[in-house]
Amino acid sequence: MLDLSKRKFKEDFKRMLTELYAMDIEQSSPAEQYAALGNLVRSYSSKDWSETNQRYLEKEKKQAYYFSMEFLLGRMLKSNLLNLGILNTVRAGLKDLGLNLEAIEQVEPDPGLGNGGLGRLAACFIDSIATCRLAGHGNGIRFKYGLFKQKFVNGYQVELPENWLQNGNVWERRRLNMAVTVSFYGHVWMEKTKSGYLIPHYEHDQRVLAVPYDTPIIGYENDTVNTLRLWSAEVPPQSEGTDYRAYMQQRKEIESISEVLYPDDSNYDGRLLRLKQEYFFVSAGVQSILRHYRKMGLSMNHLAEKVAVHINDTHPALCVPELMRLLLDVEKLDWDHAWNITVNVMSYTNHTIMSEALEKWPVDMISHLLPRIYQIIQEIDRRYVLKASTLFDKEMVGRTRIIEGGHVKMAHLAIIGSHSINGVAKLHTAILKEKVLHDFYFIYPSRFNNKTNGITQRRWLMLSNEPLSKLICDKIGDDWEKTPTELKMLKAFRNDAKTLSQLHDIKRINKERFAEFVLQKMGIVISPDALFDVQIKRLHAYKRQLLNLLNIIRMYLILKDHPETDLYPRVFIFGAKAAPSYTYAKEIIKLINTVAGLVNQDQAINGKIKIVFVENYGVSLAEKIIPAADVSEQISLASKEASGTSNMKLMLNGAVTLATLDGANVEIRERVGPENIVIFGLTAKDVYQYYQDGSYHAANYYDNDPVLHRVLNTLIDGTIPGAETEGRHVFDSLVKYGDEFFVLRDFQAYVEAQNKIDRLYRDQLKWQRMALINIAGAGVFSSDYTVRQYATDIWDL
Ligand code: 26Q
Repeated sequence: MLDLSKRKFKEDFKRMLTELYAMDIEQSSPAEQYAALGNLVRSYSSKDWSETNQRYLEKEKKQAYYFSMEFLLGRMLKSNLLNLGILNTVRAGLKDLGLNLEAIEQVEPDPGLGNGGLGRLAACFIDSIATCRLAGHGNGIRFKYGLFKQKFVNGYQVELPENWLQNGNVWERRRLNMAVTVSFYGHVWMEKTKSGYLIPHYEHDQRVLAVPYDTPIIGYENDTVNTLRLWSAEVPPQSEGTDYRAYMQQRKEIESISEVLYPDDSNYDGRLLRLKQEYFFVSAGVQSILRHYRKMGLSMNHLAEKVAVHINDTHPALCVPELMRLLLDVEKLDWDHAWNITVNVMSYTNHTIMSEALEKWPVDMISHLLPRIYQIIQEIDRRYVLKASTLFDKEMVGRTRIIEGGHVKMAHLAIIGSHSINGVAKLHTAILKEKVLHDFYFIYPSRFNNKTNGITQRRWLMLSNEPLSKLICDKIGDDWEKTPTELKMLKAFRNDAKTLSQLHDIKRINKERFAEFVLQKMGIVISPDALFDVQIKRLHAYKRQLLNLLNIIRMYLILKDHPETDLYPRVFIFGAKAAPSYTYAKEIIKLINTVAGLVNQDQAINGKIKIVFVENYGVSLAEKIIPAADVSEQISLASKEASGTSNMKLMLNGAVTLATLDGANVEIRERVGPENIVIFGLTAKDVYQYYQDGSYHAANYYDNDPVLHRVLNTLIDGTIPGAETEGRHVFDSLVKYGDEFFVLRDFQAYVEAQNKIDRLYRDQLKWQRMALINIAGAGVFSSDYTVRQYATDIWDL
């Protein structure tokens, strides 16, 4: 571990400021201080970084590569300081110099290189992989623009570009000498040599230079520094000197590949540029893995003993044909051999059961853009069909083959080309096996396994909730930091009034801090005495922010009718971005904002309900909101949320979960016991039953439940001024068009669950005991354990 005294740090820091800007502290701005500090931290980690790489190479360690379109990292300054073991030294040193670490931290842009859960999971994983001293690295795209910045204009979501690289990025290293070429379009023809090899010849292809930018991923208090390699698309040098206008046109086209992250999640956007992005980072990544492997001087036959490639959802599924291409065309292996190696190298995680999110690409598009890759996919499919036909009936083969109905099904490609297929929570994996991927489970039962998601306790507790971390250490020591299941020791304090009141005080401090932030940023006054009820996640119909909203309207109506009603004061906190093209989700945002406008200013209800919809929800805001949460809303329609991970973050910070039995909520209930979680609503089994008998009639609930009837009417009868257009659409989607996600069906159960929360919260002793049990049970959801299971069961590291 890095041995750094405060004195040494202060000298280093001042020297760095002088070196970079010829300035002393008094002359420097926070931006300069941040740059100096960032450069310093990077230099502190560089020796371990090169030694880690050296060690892996010398010991010929097997290495895993996590291929992901998204890495939603969040700011890195403090997490790097923490992991290097110098957070306190640096903070104290800066203080001596009259500076504040948290103020400097604000300068760092939050790189939004992901949409939500899937991207954040990738970030937690690489942090945990380094912390567990596993040889594993990330591979993705260095998007120039991250997920759009969200602004509300008259309650509507407006998207702005997120230019996170504007002021540079101290953490990355551009490595031009490691660039590779990725080829698109053109024609291939195969030359048959005398010895019988087929050599592909590419003609008129477009070549793109993939330049890697490496970011060190520092393990927590160990000497391991792994690598996140993000690729940027550039024009290859030899293209200069051609016609100027043609060159500029080509340059624009090439650079657009790594220009911007697609803002769709759970609803896929089948555009050519997206396919280009997918192949771009897959090809660059696989090529660079093989180049590194060749350095060890081993034969390709041993590749699977030294390399594991993980496919994070289907976005990098082209890893399968790309590795085949390199083994066949470059390494000259025969098909069976190459295929055997490929399947042993590849593994795949499914993150969704929503059929509209399943990627499939038109054959015309793939064969035009990636002619050689398409040939290989065809051959994989042909051989699959040939073999499967001897074992299964025609329908089965038709349902499972890769190329079907003029499309290439990426999930089928990933499944057929991988030795492991996993879901991200027990329930999700069971649904994959029994429903969504049942055919494949029948064909490859041993490939299927579960890996319940996890979160890094370093970012989501030690960094974001220092007061709680300190309290935990005071009670049970610090073993939990490296062995998070040790949090269970907290249970010994379940009846200790002092501990429970300390928990209360810490929550109170965090709520005050958040209330102050809300006042400053939004001008909304909220009381830290109220119950903070939090739903933070992407906006999607299946996540049912609408259910939450309908209950809020119900409470509002009660208070309007009877202002004296004894409802415990609440602040409903929302954070959510909607995909720009997802009209319905955007309408819900507008509706929530409209209701917020009405409720927040209504003197008649005495401030008993407040609605705070934070703009531009992302990692940095999550770090502020989660420590202040009392209630964690996890109310997706059962069977639809693969896992969820904000549920884990919120529980770890002492929030009580209000949930359906969906995703990892099921396992959270197992951990804390049914008395420490509030569960309501349909189960996954109920939902599938409804699908089977088609017996759900949403309109009946509108007709027969007078409370629901009145609440729904407010959407269209002028009770909520300004809600007319969106209110009508939402009303119709629920009452007229069948309510796809059973919002009306679960309304009453949800209201009862919310009433239960209201009662429970009044007994603070009991409530804090629930909070404590939740914190104590959150340890198993550390991504440290998750990645260890991947390493042992899947990657064989
Ligand atoms: C695909 C094609 C074209 C454009 C975009 C996409 C795309 C992008 C992102 C499709 C899906 C996503 C993201 C999915 C996602 O975040 N899923 C979440 O993954 C989490 C981690 O496993 C789970 O906890 C969540 O339940 C799941 O919704």
